[in-house]
Amino acid sequence: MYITAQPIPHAVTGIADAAAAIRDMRIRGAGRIARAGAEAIGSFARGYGGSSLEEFLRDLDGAKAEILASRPTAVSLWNGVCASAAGAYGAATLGEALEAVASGADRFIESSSRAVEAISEIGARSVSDGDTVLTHCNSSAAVGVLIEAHRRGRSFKAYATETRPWRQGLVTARELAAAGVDVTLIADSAARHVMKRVDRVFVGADTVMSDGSVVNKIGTSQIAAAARDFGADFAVCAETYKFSPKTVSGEPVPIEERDGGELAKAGEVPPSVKIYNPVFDVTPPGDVSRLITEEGVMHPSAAYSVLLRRFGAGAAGLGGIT
Ligand code: RI2
Repeated sequence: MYITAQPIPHAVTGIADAAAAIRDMRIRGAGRIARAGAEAIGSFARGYGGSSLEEFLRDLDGAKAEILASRPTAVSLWNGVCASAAGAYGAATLGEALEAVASGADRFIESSSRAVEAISEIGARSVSDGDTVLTHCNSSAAVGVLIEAHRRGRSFKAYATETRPWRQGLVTARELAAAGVDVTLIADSAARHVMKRVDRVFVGADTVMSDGSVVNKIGTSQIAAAARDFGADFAVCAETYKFSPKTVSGEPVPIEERDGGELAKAGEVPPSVKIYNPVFDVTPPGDVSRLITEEGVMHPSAAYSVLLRRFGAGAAGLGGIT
């Protein structure tokens, strides 16, 4: 089984350190940052030194806000942090609140890791002998599908896109090669060129919107369009904690823009050149063949019912994952 839950580096202690590690992408991947956020909130409760419930709830809100400010796009971070903290708000005593948060964080971390493993098993069934597949960026869910398919003896070839500017595709290439998968690294701009040979695309997700749109690493939407044009199946491997309750009430998903220095080093272009560096984009549901979740394979239009079931009628973003 592909090991997915990577604990946050032990050098990271406390809320500020965890927020910095997520912001700087020393911890990256929508699932991993959600587990890192949950672990930080759980540790915050375990190490809390205050003396009153009111003080703890106020400090907890501050801790959540600091973690959530680290990266705006992956709703997994918001769902993980809110699910971890949710039990504090109904507690009668400080002790009850501290225990609720510590256990809530542990539950989220465990259930989110199991979700990635379930997706690996479910998704692996759709890989056939002789397939050529393509993946973009580095998604533990999508990579897990491919590694599990290989472990089950499927014979297939994989393309991994470099994924500028952070080049997460090299992580994917290393992970697939280490597992024994036949993998070829390509430039992002070669994705459409190879798509005529591709049978299936597997990507991850940072956020799934209530209309089935998928927010993922920049470049995903053009790969999905190429897959549509060439008749390749386009599967999004997304745990349900990446489904955004806030989009039910119409809240837009913020697309993170990162420093231009990730695209061009100082001096490579004159100061008059502006640099625009959005690191996510939105793939419309019409370009998504299926969502592969821990609850099974579904059409993107099922996203709304998943959200209502997971978050209830108040799916306007008022509650975390149960
Ligand atoms: P898993 C990553 O974002 C990529 O967009 C990837 O597809 C997505 O998170 C999901 O990753 P970044 O953190 O949760 O590299 O499947 O900016 O690992």
